[in-house]
Amino acid sequence: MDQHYNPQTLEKVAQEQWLSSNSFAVKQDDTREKFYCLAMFPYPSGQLHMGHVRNYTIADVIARYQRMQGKNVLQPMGWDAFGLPAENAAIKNNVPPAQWTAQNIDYMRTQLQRLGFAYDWDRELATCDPTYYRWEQWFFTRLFEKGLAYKKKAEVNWCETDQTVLANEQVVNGCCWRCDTPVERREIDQWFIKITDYAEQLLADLDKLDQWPEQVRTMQRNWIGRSEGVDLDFTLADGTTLSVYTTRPDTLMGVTYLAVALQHPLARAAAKGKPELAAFIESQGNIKVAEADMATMEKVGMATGLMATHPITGKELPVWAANFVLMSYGSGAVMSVPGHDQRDWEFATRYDLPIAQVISPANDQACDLSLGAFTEKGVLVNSGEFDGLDFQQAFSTIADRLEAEGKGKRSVNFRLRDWGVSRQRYWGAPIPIINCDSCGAVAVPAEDLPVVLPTDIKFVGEGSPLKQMPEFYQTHCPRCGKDAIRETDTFDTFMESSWYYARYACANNNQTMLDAEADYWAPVDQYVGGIEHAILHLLYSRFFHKLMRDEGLVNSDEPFIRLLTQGMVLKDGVKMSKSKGNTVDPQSLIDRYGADTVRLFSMFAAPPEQSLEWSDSGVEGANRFLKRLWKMAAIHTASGPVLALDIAALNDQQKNTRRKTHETIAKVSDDYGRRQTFNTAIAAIMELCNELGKLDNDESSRSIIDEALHAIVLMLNPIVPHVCHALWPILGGKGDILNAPWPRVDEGALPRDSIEIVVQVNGKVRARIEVPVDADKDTVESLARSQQNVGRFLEELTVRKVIVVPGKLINIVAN
Ligand code: ANZ
Ligand code: ZN
Repeated sequence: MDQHYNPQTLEKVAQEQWLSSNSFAVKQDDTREKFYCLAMFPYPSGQLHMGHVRNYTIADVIARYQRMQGKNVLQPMGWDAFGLPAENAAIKNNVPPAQWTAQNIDYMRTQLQRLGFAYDWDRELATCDPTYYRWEQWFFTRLFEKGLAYKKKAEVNWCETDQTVLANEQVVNGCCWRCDTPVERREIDQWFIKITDYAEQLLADLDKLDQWPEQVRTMQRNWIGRSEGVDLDFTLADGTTLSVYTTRPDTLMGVTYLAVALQHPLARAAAKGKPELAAFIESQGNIKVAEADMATMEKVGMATGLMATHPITGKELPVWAANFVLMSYGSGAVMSVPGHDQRDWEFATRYDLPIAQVISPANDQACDLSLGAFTEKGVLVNSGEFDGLDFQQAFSTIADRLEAEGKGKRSVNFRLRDWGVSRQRYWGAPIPIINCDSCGAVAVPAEDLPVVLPTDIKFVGEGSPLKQMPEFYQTHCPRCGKDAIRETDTFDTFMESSWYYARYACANNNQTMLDAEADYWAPVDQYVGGIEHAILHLLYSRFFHKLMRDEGLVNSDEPFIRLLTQGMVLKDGVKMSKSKGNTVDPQSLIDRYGADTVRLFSMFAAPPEQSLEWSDSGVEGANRFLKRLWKMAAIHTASGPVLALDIAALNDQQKNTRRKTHETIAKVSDDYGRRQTFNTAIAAIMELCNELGKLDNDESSRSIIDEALHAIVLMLNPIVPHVCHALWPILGGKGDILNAPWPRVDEGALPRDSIEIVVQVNGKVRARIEVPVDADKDTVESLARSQQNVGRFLEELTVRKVIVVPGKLINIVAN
């Protein structure tokens, strides 16, 4: 065996073998337990970055580990290939997006292969391929027919100069990124999918996802935003009613004004007779505020001049139009309780509206309404007949009363909005709809799918080239045959990434979207990806899975059983990113140290969920360890064959080392499987290597080293598969290590005759002693007190108490 670790050569040999024998191609096999391991697929931006490397290494380690558990493991890879960067690159470099994307995919595929990831390349897919998006189009037409996809007007950013829709990231300080024209909000027809129909299920099923990080479940819960409240009616002077949604009916007696959204019909109607209100609404209408910024923005409004009657007191209250009320939530109107809602308080303070206290703190919390609203729940005051009730009592009493009088109704609201899937861009899957003057929107019939996106295009001027291609959009109505216009909008790329995990299971089936094999592999047993996808991607995928279930395509409720969200890769404490100019190119590291070093470093430097701080010395350390492992194997095998292990003949040190081997196997198995802390697994293996170094080179030690080295190579195999591929046959391992079973713990090696425990005097460590494992308290105590150093600290003191923690420590309390 070569004394020198030569990663470039041995990695090439391993990778060529894996590729030529298609080592990671898998088939449905009902006799074996399946394991579907998936990492979020990359956008083919050009080359891999360290974040990808980390992401894909984690998933690969899990996949290879599960294979060694004897499971039928699927690990596929593909490309999230539609999206804006390809269009930008096309405009900048004058290459069609399809070509740019294909080149990037080709290069990045070689990079993934150079990292040795165990993918079933037969299932590779790219979402820009018509064989993929045709099924997405087909599925959309199914949703359309079921009424789950619909068209409505929605706002977009519009640049009048360029005559084009802008993505949010193309709006810079309210102006077009190109020509600096102030961006307008325009209402245009767009397609939506009714995710709100599934809000309850999406929320309830989060409880089943007990192998997801709690943080992600919480983020999803908040995004869905279910709340329980009351819809209640205020009567206007003309006898019509204004409905508001409140989650705090207990504050009803503290309402001092009402507020409606600027787009609310009531505000619009009032503006007709009130020019200054019309001007105000007009001036506010073009200011776009993200929902997230609503809480902090300046709250402005204007009185509409209308008055409404309080449903219980009969008092007259002014109705205002206010920018902090969202038209798209509840009924677009609120009952304002400035004493107990901070937004209402800020507004009331600004416009000098009355502020009343109707809730008093339950305990001695501070409550000073001149400083701000008191927003906690408490006991009702200044509320007449409701005084003294707590939140729950007040909620039900007041809700009952309003319901009885026909003035209100309990109701549940969700923050979640329907999913807008139209994009006015070129590089995406065409929405398979034809708009006919007579028939309206008609789905493209299944036999006419896919609607292929033309790839031989030029970007001239602004906007999507599709909108300038009559040969694309001029067509006939599938229903009546008249001339009609094809949709030129394309799907949001979240559409493609919402079901790709299922398509891998039958990526080559051109007859149907998903088949029986999809049912065999789904759901994904382990999903690995970035926390930045905690909300949208994961929510849309969960939604799609339920849609596919209801279409009879899969029979599970959730797509991803276990989720691991890996941390960021940092350099000097900040995120590694192109814009910060602090990236480390994985390719140069691979060229210099080999793939195994890069893999080992990324798994050793931090637990997967935490951020990983880049360190050159860490990379060198990883490389040194692999060199050392190689050398250990070289020295070991140089002395020829090893005798069979004779357990009875082992001395204490040998027994201890052997125990260490099996303790390490137990720990590493737990670290890989349950804890998913690969860094501590690596540390334990390194420790075991150190122990081996202490043994002599006699025959029985050599057989212990042999057993340990086999275990070490097997345990490291998921992380550094190339060097293990090379070492395995050298050590005499049978067959390809890919198919070798995970090492087993020999329970017989674990028991100890004696154990080391710590001796403390008054809580300070004064000695360590070896005691028989079954020693009783008295034996331990007398052994401890006989230690010279212990005796020294007990001199002239009286022992008051002796505490023994079996197997760990003894503490002698004395004074
Ligand atoms: C009176 C009240 C008093 C409220 C109080 C809160 C505290 P969640 O919990 O997120 O569902 N609201 C209702 N519709 C609104 C809209 N279209 N735009 C902005 N705010 C709206 O929020 C429900 C609360 O948000 C409702 O309860 C309402 O204010 C406000 F001490 O009603 B509340
Ligand atoms: Zn028609």
